[in-house]
Amino acid sequence: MTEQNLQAADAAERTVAWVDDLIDRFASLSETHGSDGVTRLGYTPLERRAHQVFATFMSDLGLSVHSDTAGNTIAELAGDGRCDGIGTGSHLDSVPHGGRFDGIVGVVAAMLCAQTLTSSGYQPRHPLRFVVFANEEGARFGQACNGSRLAAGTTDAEALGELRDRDGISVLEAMHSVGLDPERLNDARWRREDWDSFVEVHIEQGSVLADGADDIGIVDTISGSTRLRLTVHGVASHSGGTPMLARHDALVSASAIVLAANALARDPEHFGTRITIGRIVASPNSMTTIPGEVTLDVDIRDVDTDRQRQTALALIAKAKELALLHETSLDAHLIADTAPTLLSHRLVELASHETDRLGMVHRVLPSGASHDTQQISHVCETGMLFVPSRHGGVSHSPDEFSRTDDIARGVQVLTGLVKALDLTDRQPRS
Ligand code: HGY
Ligand code: MN
Ligand code: MN
Repeated sequence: MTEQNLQAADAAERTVAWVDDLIDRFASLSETHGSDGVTRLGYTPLERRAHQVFATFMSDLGLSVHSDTAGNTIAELAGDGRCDGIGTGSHLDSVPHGGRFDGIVGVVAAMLCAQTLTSSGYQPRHPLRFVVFANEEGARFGQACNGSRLAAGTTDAEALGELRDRDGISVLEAMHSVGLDPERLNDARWRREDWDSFVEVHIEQGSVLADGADDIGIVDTISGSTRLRLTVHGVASHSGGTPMLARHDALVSASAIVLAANALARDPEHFGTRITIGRIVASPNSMTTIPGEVTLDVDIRDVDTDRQRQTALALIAKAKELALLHETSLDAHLIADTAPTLLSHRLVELASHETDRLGMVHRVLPSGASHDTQQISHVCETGMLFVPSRHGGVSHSPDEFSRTDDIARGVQVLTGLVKALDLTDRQPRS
């Protein structure tokens, strides 16, 4: 084995050791543990402590680190004086009772990429920026990717003031509560001229790679997401005194709507669309009172933008019809809407060359989940690398799992891709 191969093997071994340690460290910062999974919601003290772990690790490598007014944390390895940086990173917040890998793998990959580059004395041409976005999950406030939306300028303080969690706390109030300064959110905006490209490593959150025995996924399209809140208005009344024919039971209407949504996503015309109603709140939620009001949180995903929006409109029309049929009424409110995003073909090609050079098997595939990269696509060229999800591809669950060796391969490809991007000047922007 040549000296160079020995060094590479040694570096890979060190990476594997670091992966488990960092995954464990982040998983320990959680409201829940063990079989209850990881709960580290956006704009909570736990998320800020996780950002601090990242910041300390990166400043120990000698990088300059700062957190912006959106709560994004950025570590920079200086380049040769040019300003257009190459970025990589992901998020550290989770869904309630989520897994140990969603978002975390992309941050760990960025940390170990920085460690590999600095320990080998690599001198970049472009500034290299390692980013942790704040509040990526939509689980708490409904809209996903708050930190990267603020970086991309695709949301603002006014819109964030409208988004509230189940306790009625707005995004801005939550930001204040963790010491952030929402009055200066514009300072978090990224300028196009400051960015060359951005690559995110993430778990697949599906089973395509594992089923195909692929080492790495290279993403070409990220699904869009239209998020609705449907509110069924009925009449709350006594469960014993109210005859069946005199009822306006909001939960009966809501149940018919859930089944209709499922049928809509499965019909040939909408095939490819995914509809999930993951949260239902019936009030007054009491055994002896007919539900007077039910809210349904609906998540509509697709890689085809027209089909995504048509499905949302078709579902609202069907829901209104069913509400009337069961002598109730319905309001529909749009919480958030993101179009599907095509990623840079140049980055797909560079990533494919890198995986071939490393002797790995890759597959180009779409992402069913949404990601910060979608928002950053408004700023510069973007790409995504997937590491395989095991356990049938389950995610947003304590059973989420990716193997250490899979993650280490993701770090290797990311590091090679960042260096390839650093050495190739992108085509003049069309
Ligand atoms: O909702 C999503 O797809 C991502 O996990 N934020
Ligand atoms: Mn994620
Ligand atoms: Mn997620």
